[in-house]
Amino acid sequence: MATAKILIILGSDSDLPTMEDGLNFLKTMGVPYALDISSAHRHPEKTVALAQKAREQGIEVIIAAAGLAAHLPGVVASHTTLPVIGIPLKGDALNGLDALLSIVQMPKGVPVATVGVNSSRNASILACEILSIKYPQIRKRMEELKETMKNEVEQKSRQVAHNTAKTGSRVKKTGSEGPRGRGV
Ligand code: C2R
Repeated sequence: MATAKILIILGSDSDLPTMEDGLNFLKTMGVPYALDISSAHRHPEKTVALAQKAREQGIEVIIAAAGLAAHLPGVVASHTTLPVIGIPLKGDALNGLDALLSIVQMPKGVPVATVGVNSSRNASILACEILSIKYPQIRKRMEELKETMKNEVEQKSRQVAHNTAKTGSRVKKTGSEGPRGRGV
């Protein structure tokens, strides 16, 4: 797979550090992507052009990330029939709730598949899962990822069981009180 299948659009270069996790995931998976900065607010013409030309350039999924009043993903989605994944990014004043609501709460007809605040890795995983419908090699890598996560949980489970056997249970029950210390 030589050409980019995922287009990632960021509202600002100041969003780059938060995106690193997701970008690293795509590199590890060997899935090529294109990355650009645009803004529905500051450069609406470029944003519309990116969305409109994406399909003819071979893009199959778009990831759009923005903080604050994050209209970028919605505007991109309104100019393409490709699936758009939105990443709300944390700003100073409202901790990302502003971006989350701006991206997730789209009007009927223009969906943006919204991941959690700052969840660039999950956006990349979702993009790969969409591509895995068509590309068997990506499907294989996604199946390996699931297997790795399963093995990690198993390993942690065994470690906890081992530690508990050595030190005894750490969860103390206090009479009729539940785990949060309230009567049940
Ligand atoms: P600056 O650091 O450039 O001032 O940007 C960006 O994604 C960034 O998180 C601050 C924040 O503004 C966001 N931004 C948007 C849009 N354009 C930029 N939400 C947009 O068009 O939605």
